[in-house]
Amino acid sequence: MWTKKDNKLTRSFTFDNFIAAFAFMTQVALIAEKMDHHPLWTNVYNKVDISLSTHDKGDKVTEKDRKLADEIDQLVR
Ligand code: H2B
Repeated sequence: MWTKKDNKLTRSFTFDNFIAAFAFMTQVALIAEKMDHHPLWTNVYNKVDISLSTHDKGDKVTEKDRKLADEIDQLVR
């Protein structure tokens, strides 16, 4: 689940391996580009940590972040 803390929405995702994690990131990248709203993230092997905030609104959580979080959730549903 997403956690809201320090003006960010964060969630960790764990996959079977690096390729599965990277495939997920590729899907997120396409959605993010379409929305013109992009994640801050790290990937280590099978783990992807995502942090969402809206830079244009002073790095706060906005509806855009919640929308992107919803779309990301649909990928792993
Ligand atoms: N992504 C995020 N997370 N926040 C933004 O404010 C933002 C973005 N702004 N992606 C977009 C790009 C903006 O810089 C461009 C110019 O539309």
